[in-house]
Amino acid sequence: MKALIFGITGQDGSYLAEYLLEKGYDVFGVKRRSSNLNTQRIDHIYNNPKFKLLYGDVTDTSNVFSIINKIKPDEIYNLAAQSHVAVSFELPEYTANADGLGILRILEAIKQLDLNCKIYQAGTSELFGKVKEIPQNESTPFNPQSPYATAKLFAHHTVINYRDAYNIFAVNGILFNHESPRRGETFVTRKITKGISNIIKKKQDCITLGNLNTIRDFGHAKDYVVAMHMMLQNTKPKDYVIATGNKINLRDFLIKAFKYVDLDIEFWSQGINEVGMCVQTGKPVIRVDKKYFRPNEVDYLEGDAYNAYKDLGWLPKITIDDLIKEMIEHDLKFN
Ligand code: NAP
Ligand code: G4F
Repeated sequence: MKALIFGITGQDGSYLAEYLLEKGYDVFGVKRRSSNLNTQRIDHIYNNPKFKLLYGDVTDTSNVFSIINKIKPDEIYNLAAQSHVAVSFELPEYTANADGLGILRILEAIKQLDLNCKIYQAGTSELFGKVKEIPQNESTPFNPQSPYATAKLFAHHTVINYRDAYNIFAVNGILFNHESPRRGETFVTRKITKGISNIIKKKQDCITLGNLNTIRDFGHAKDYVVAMHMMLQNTKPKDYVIATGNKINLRDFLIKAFKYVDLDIEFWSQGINEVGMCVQTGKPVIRVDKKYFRPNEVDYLEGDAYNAYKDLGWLPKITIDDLIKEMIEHDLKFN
């Protein structure tokens, strides 16, 4: 079996590649050209004879077409995206091109080449935006709040359209936030675990964040890539919500994370003046800065993945406490 992964250098691409190699797949990963090496997450599998890297970009139609024509994969996983919600407000057009049109190019190639290939599209809980019901499942109406989410909405409906019109086995995974020690350092969980490690090592005094009132449903990326693969082994192509259902607000996440290094946090004041004080040292270790606020915020995400459990047998294995422990231990060791 041949799997082609767009977005191989990212958090999910690296875990998915490992998982598929363990299953005996030949894995082809597409990476963008960069001015410096950015293959840290996949260096450990680079010499595996069943793993190959190709240069590519989902914004380049002829490149997408020629890669798919050359490999003729059995499965494609489209994980390639400008995946940072805040950045999407700065780069709305690029985000629409990569995150929205990227999957259209892949589907068109499959259609024109008439290939028998299953396709996974990396959808997101950001589609629910300002949520219309709690918890969110596959029937919850979408209400996107960012250029990132509107681009992913286009991708979501494009997948359904190609599935219905051309009988292509293409599915959307509607994934809630998933993290790991390989999470990009500007996403909030990794910013926190790396910040804590820096505070312990006296390289940094304080972690500066934006909206602390936000609530997210967190899981571990390792569990979520299993769901991606399961969706392509399903008897029929269907979209699924993937979530743990374990929602937590950012202040409680911070309290848990600092507790792991034996520090207690108390929150003082409100709004832009809010600080997280370390009880043991009496010093502020968390501050708020306007620059990390977004023009629109998604305040509350809580997923219901019952259908993925019922149809696919998918259940997350890694708890939020174990996730935080793994991330902090990693950052303390390698930072
Ligand atoms: P990530 O770490 O940011 O990885 C994104 C990957 O896409 C990177 O390999 C990146 O390459 C690549 N990429 C970006 N633009 C590209 C382009 N134009 N052409 C080809 N490749 C491109 O994101 P992730 O956390 O692994 O997420 C994977 C996918 O799931 C993304 O589509 C994301 O939007 C979606 N998603 C993530 C979550 C989550 O909580 N992690 C939840 C729901 C959905 P570089 O390394 O060169 O930048
Ligand atoms: O870690 P975040 O940037 O993740 P966000 O926006 O939820 O998006 C992630 O999950 C989505 C799935 O729901 C994916 F589709 C997307 O690709 C990405 O992986 O922010 C989480 C929350 C937000 O409410 C944000 O406003 O944390 C809040 N936050 C507060 N201070 C911060 C910060 N976020 C970041 N990145 N940096 C801060 O300083």
